[in-house]
Amino acid sequence: MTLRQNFVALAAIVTAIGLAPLSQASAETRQVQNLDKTWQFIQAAASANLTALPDAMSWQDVTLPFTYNARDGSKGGGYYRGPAWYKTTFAFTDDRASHRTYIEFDGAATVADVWINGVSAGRHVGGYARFRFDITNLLKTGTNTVSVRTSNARTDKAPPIGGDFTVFGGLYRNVRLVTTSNVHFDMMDAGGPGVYFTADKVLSKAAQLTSVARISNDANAAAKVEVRISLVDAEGKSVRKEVADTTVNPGATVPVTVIMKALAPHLWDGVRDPYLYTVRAELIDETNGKPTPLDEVDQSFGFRDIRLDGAKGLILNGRETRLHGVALFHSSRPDKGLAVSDADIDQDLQILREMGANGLRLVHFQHPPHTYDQADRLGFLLWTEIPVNGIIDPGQDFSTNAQQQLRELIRQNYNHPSVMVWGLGNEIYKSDADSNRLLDQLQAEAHADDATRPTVYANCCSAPDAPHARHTDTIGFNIYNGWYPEQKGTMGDWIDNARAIVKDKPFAISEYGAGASVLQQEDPPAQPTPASYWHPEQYQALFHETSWRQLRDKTYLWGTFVWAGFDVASDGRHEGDRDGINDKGLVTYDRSTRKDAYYWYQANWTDKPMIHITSARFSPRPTSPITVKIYSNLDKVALTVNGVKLPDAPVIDHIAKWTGVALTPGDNAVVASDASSGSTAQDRVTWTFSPTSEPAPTKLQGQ
Ligand code: GCB
Repeated sequence: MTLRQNFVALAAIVTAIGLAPLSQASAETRQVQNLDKTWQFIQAAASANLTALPDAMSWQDVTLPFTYNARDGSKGGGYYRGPAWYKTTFAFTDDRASHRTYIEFDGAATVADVWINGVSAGRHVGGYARFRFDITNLLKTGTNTVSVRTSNARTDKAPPIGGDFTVFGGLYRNVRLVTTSNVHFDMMDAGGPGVYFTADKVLSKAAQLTSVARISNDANAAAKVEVRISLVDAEGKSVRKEVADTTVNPGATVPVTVIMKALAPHLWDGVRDPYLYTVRAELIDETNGKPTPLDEVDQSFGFRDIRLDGAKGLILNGRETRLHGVALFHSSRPDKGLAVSDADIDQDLQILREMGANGLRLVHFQHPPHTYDQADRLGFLLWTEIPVNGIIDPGQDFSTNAQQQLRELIRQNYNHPSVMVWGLGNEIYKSDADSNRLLDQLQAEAHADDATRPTVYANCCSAPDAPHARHTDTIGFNIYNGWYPEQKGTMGDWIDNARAIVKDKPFAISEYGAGASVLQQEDPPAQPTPASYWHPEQYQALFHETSWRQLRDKTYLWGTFVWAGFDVASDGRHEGDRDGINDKGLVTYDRSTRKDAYYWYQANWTDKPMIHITSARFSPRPTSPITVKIYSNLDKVALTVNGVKLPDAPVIDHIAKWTGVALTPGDNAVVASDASSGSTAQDRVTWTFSPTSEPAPTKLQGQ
């Protein structure tokens, strides 16, 4: 085994914790002021600068999150990529004058310049990570102004350059002010929480938790401080506490390590039992002999052990576990783009849990903090990645920024138990010295930032041992056999061949999928042309039936990820029933319709009795008799057509079928119900038999 393979096979990847939003920090020691309300916005010409902004009449009132591509980003007609301005005011009083105040953005796409009261606070390049600026010295008592110029114009200086998705621009996530004491947990550590937790040997009696708290002293004198780390169980009971003392000189930031030994933790066990502790980090001033609280950060925390094994796949807490994953594109949806709410994210995760997914590939960039928090709570295992995608630039700026984005991703999400792998990129088209050097640099950066988790890269369209596939600890393959005609042969054969080549290096199927419109129906379906306006729903279902049967027995895979959970905004696409959307989702872009293939996975991945009649939307129907096909996780299903019972059908490998079912002209009521376990599972459809009916439209009017 190579060193890297050793790393993957041997590392007990036992980390912890989810980043609690800073607003959960103690009110006594930190103050958090939400800045999401009442901003003014203008989509300005490229030449605009702070002093030459148009008058007040031209500005539009918005609340954050707000992207200026909410409408044009998924229409397929090209979308605005350029500068825009946001500004607002906030009150600031000097009772906090001996403190530090930061402005914190959960993400701004893709380059953001920030001014406070007309003075530059800084620039952040990279559209998807949190960042902060220390604005203490720019503030005045009374009303303050914050102005932000964002631009999502294409740049060669930072990823993404390529990528099959819309680069939504603007302040599409939350913004806040955070005020801390002068001595505090580090706020300028690549947007991270400043306190980092790593658990080791969690499956043994010697389990321990190592906490590293970075303490910054922005005061004029040395500070003598105590760091208190408390482990609080899910019931809120403090179960362990350890402390460490240190002195921090003015202007310095020092890491302090606190170790808790011999823990017997309740494990975070994925969807089986996503048990979370809270780790409380408190900073106490001891300079004058009278302990005074300075700062506090609470983090969700989970003890777990994850190993990726070339023969056994994913081993979670000592148990071989099948990772049934899907790709999630930031919960984006119509008229919102990436500017989604926490409720939107919750809805997406709920829909995917109901399908039985237990893993997510968060494509193709860092997601909002709420997604990681909720993944911790629900037990999803996460692949999370930076937007190195398709095309890279050989220049120094690009690679420096890619490394910065990776550092931000890792620091900001290090504590989440749900995060299992760091993704360094996706499908870089050109394999040359530049792209291979970049992947090496990213690999080194990831290992420097996190010694506990493996890295991964999503490779496509080249040999399994092509140069790009060799840099990371583990590898993912995007394979579309059965959809894109240039990918020849079956998925199963491709994977077997890959295994013979990569041998014991752990790998996953990072993408597989097929397009489907719920408006386009054809039964039985022919294989469609991907770049066409005909993507019948039935073909996607058939594709997933075939694909999953080839994937499921390959227990050496550490995961499989359907592309995609939901349809994806990709303005450059022109296919299916509309432009601007990649329709390989198992659920429509507006979340209103779960496609047939969704239920195929639910039948395979869940135990709660379910029945789904496929082709429900194929109505009116031009022919009779028909074949009725249902997906189910039961043993036997009963069917009635217009109240007449047909013989019960056995469910063979999650499918039951009745052939030669005659429909009568007009509406036909079809009901499928449980004939084996006594459950109330049932599904019903109404099919209109209309021998003269026209085929479904191939493209939506007006799209
Ligand atoms: C890929 C990309 C993803 C695409 C997908 C597709 O490999 O990673 O962003 O959208 O293929 O639909 O072809």
